[in-house]
Amino acid sequence: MKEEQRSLLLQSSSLFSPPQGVKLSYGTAGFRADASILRSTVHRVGMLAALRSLKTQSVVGLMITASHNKVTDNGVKIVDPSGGMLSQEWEPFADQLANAQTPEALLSLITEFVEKERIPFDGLQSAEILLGRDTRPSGESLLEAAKQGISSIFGAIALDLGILTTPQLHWMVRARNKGKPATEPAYFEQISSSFRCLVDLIPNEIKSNKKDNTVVVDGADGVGGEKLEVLKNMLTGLVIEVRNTGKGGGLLNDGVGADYVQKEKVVPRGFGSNDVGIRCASLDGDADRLVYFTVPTNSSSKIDLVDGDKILSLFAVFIKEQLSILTKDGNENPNNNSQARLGVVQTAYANGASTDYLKNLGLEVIFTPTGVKHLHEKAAQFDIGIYFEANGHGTILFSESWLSWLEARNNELSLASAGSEQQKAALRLLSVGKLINQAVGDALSCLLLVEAILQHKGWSIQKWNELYQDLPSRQLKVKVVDRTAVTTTNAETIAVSPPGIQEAIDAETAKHLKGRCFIRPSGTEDVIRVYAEASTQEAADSLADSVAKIVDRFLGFGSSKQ
Ligand code: 16G
Ligand code: MG
Repeated sequence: MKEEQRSLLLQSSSLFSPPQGVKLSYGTAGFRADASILRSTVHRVGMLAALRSLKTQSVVGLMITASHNKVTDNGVKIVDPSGGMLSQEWEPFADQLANAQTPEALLSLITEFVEKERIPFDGLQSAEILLGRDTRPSGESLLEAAKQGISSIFGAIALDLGILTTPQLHWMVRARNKGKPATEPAYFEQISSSFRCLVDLIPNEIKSNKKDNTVVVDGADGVGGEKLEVLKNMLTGLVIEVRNTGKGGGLLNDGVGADYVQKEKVVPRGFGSNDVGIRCASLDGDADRLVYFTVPTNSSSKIDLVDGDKILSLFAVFIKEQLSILTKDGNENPNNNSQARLGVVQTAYANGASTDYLKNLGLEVIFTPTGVKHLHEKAAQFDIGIYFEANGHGTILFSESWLSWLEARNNELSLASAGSEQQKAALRLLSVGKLINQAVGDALSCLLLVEAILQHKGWSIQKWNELYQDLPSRQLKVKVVDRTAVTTTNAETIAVSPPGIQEAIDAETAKHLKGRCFIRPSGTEDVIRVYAEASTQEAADSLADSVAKIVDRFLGFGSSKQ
């Protein structure tokens, strides 16, 4: 490393002191903490992003957001050149960087890493980082810290894209590396025009009796609401009313948003008895999660939740139906050459009823540990892979090779049988591939796909919710002395340590009809999470409660269950 580069790194990092007595971890999805302690972390992640760009010789992204956390928190994560999450191989280095105590320690870590990874670091190569942030007030000063970190690496430049949803930044990084326009207008244009195509392809008999074209969306008082206000004006055939846009003085994620709605199962702020029966949806603070809900009666604040598992099921039904139209020849026989390998990916939090439903549809269902990076990786192994977490984060991935096949097939069909059912199915699948964000789960594009499918099928939200009935479930969290004492295997369904705990959980689970229960250390909070499912709500509650007590007995302080 050149001397000028060494002194620039030392000088820049001496302006940012790391927090004392706090160990930061890149965690499930980037660093997250109270915004007041994050300036040095974000500055260092700026350096890390520049190194990642040098290493891959591609554009990378840096997003400043703490998603559904409270407004005083913030966070930072890197978007890899593919548009996905930072390669997991770099996470330990991210942790070391964030926790280095002095500029000298930081410099020696960088020097070592640059050598080990053979990163071109001679000032001759250029690096480019796209920056985005959500609407948090702390975002602006943290963004400045990121810029300073980036500019402490010779050849690295930052391009500030302003306030964006997390999925918009992922989309733009992916587009940029494919040589496509990577601007917000290009993003809006792609998703609104593919939505229009899907609506135009709705069968006439259904189109003629359409009635239910309004959806009311809770924007969590964050960036998603703001962006949806723009997007909604570009759509035809759908009316979107946005509440909690962040403009009315409401506090981000405070009694609003997808995380609140999914966990508490009550109406968010701004919704109530006037909304009984209406189709409602909720985004989270950075618009990468989406859930739907209805208010069933005006006498209570309870909602009927339509969660990520139901969104997954709706998508799976539609894709499967279109594939089967596409692959039938004139004699209604399946044409095996064009069979796509369609699979779905869930986590252990997926309601057991959803998994049974998907398996009954004849689909291959795979389980991974919690966190988008795990699900995304598995879904990418299919021709068409659909993944969702129950909390509303998910998308559909189409492989490049299958999409090329589909385009060629569509061209053939448009010559041989333009306007046929088969060709319409090909066009619908192509439109889904453009509408749905291929980089990461995206609440805005998923919202439009849900709306297009409901219109296509002529379904109300109630009809959609009846695809299957959720098994009663309960989630609890338990504070323990050291949550890392719990390790798990088999997609987090079995606790390997501490010894004996799994046997105790099994014995408790066996007492309940349709009982299922697992524990795992949270990746975002200092707690152990307990999930229980059973045939009745009382049974699910009692199973969760007993297992929380087991966790407390093995690992806790005595009686600290929340
Ligand atoms: C993060 C993850 C989400 C996961 C959640 C689990 C991303 C983009 N987000 O929000 O997928 O469900 O963490 O939190 O990966 P937990 O570990 O605290 O249960
Ligand atoms: Mg989020």
